[in-house]
Amino acid sequence: MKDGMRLVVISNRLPVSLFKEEEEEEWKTRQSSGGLVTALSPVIKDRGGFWIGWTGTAREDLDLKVLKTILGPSSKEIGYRLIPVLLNQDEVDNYYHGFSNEIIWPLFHDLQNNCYFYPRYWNAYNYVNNIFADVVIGHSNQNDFLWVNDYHLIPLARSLKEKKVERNCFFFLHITFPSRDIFLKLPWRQELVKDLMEYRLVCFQTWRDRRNFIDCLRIFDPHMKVQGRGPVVTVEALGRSTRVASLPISIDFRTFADIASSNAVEAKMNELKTSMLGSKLLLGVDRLDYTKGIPQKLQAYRTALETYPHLREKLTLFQLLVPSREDVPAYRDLKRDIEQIISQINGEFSTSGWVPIRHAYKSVPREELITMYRTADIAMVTSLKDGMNLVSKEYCACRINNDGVLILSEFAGSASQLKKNALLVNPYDRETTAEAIDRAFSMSEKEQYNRMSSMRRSIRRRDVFWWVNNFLRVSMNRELHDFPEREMAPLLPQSRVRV
Ligand code: GDG
Repeated sequence: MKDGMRLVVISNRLPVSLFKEEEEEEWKTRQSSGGLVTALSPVIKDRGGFWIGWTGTAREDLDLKVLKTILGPSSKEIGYRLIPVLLNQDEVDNYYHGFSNEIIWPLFHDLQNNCYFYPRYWNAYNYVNNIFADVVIGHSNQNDFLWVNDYHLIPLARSLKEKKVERNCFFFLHITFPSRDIFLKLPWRQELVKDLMEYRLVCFQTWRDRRNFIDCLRIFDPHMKVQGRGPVVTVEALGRSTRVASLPISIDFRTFADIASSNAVEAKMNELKTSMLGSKLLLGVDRLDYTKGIPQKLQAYRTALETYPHLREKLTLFQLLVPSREDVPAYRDLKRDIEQIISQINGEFSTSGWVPIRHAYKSVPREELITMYRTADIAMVTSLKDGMNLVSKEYCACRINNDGVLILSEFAGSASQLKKNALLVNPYDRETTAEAIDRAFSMSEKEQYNRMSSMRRSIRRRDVFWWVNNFLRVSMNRELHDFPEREMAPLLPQSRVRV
């Protein structure tokens, strides 16, 4: 290991978010529930690493002194240091709500009609990446391993280069990379692929994403070269050379399985089972996002109730909707649409003792989520497109008795790993998805066992630590144990930090 090498994770958001209770003055912190945090927190904890990211709140609303007093204790609690990036309201609107969530997010999920290609969004995206670069420069040094995450920060390596600062930057894209026909709609398409080529490694979730990226590069440089085979190749294009890989993210399998077998979960599970009054539980857990195919899931369930009447009163759908991007109008509209569909279905099929769909619009503590996974006879993921989808893996990890059925969209990245044993569906195809619901409902214990044990083996073998180890290995020939457990990273002098 190089002397003093530290693991520095950089992502749009810090792994904690700041909030105020209604009518209260005091700021509080909550650990975020996103996929990235779930995956990386156990890894940098206690390894002298730190995390750089935006606080999630506009700087106009934050007193800087107060911020220090909030983040200090949070850092202690989670075991690594949190370095905030401060953004004003205008930057938040144009870089985060704008370029990130109204251009890249929908476009990369093939939903070009949801895009607003405003040039001011592009300018803010670059400007904010420059701010991130300043914070990175202020806190890291040449030896550090900079792990840059996701679509908000594609220009970061270029920003550092323009500031003539050398850093070891490696990039992981958590969402899918679209096919060339879709990608070409982006007005800043060439800039974006060039920026990705500024990293020492660009890593995607699946082979398909990597192939799409290489296909796009070829448009801008027909003479590009790809050397090597397998999960990591070297690409020479646009006057640069970088390694391009695919590596599916995963979960902390053991922790999920351990919590699932705890007495506390067992007790809560019995409570939840009793409340089901003999009906089986079909579970959906999704951020409230238009890529997750929630209306499609509800409609497929409705078709199942119509086509297979024996499911009525015998199979209840519980849909957990985790609040997300509530400031973006498309998300508010989606929430309204979903609630409308739920009340229609409930109006149509409810009986005196049974309501077909129950739902909750909130984030629940992890133990409660795991109780749901353990109780659910079937879990259903119907993403229209998804980089990986950790929920599908978490459900399997929690099935400690190797029972339960996973219905999984063929458009989720996890389908490439679980396709043999999940029931794969095309969420746009309501009838065959309904058929899969019925099949899952009637599946024999033996078939459930065979399928679930096989999926669990595969996820256990390729857990989040496997993912991190492989990312470090392909990036710099390092392993997780090259970053030994140690005290929290010291901060560089405050004067070098932009606030
Ligand atoms: C992006 C990509 C990729 C959900 N509700 C609660 C809760 N969660 C946790 C789940 C899971 C995570 O949130 C959701 O992860 P997903 O992978 O399903 O989805 P995205 O948030 O869209 O994540 C995705 C991921 O990045 C990682 O690379 O897989 O494709 O879109 O871990 O457990 N956690 C708690 N309470 C909840 O109510 N505690």
